[in-house]
Amino acid sequence: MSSIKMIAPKLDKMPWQERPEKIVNAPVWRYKENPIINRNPVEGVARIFNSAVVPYEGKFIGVFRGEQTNGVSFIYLGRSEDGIHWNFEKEKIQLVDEKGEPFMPNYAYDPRLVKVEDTYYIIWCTDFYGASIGLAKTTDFKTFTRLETPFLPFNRNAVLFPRKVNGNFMMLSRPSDSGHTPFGDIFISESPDLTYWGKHRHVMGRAPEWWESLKIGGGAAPIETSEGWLLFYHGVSGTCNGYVYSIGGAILDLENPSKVLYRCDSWLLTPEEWYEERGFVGNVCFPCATLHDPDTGRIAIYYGAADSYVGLAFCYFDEIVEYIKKHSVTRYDDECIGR
Ligand code: BMA
Repeated sequence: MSSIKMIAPKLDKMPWQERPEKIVNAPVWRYKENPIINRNPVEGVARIFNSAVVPYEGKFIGVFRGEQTNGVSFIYLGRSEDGIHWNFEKEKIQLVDEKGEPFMPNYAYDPRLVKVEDTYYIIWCTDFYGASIGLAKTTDFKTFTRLETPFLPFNRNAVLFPRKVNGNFMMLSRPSDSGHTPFGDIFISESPDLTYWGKHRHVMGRAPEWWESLKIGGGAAPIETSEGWLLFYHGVSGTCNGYVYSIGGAILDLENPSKVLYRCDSWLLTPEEWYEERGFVGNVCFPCATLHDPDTGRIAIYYGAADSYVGLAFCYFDEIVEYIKKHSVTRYDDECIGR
């Protein structure tokens, strides 16, 4: 038994499949029945991908990126008994402001769903005179109250930490440009109240390693461990045939998460299967959430595949932490506080 501890609520029932006999490279393996969500899952929605789930009332609930048949993405609610088979609501999630008046964006994509204390927060990429970050909260998955837009445009890929650090909410994000952004580093910002954000710090940048040399972005909400915050993120390589999105891993300092303690020099998962290589946008593995259990050390990673499907991959947290540490390369930009 490893001495590394995961600090998270127990999760007795979660999707899991034991490791196949032979795996090469990182100790991460795909669910054999991937993809778990296929095309045309809901009337009017052509594809669901890049989506986030949490345990809820002994079952699972999620916020899903659905690309409608008009090509515009929005976020939809889904429920599942087992975290694998999902039922989606036909209507988009209806967002209201703090007075209960409709406060709908024109589009919404790449949602994350994170529980902090007793509230569930949705964070997504939205329109705010250009792409920026949307933030909403719910406690019952019936009323979704949209809060102040946390960041100025242009920004994408924001993810909240599952607890306050030093009394503040912490959000990773990736400032960007108005297009398909051929650059991008991960930053962190903090807020006492989810309205005012500041103390911005640089967390980590693109690396010389080619798989993540173009841009990187936050992925699943970080998992607290005794070694630091375990972060699954995406790293992008710019090839002559387009971008390739892989899943990377890093460990951030617990009390000062702008400091990267370890950063794996190689990807943990890269497009290899048909549903990752082929789709609306091929060669994309885009992590948005994990389910994890401290007792068994199991982690299930939910990732968007080829902007067309949702895939599941599994690992044991102590093995992945060891792997990241063993293959870690950090540089001054990672290690410093990022002021
Ligand atoms: C990024 C985001 C993701 C998408 C990826 C690949 O810019 O828009 O939603 O998965 O591109 O197309």
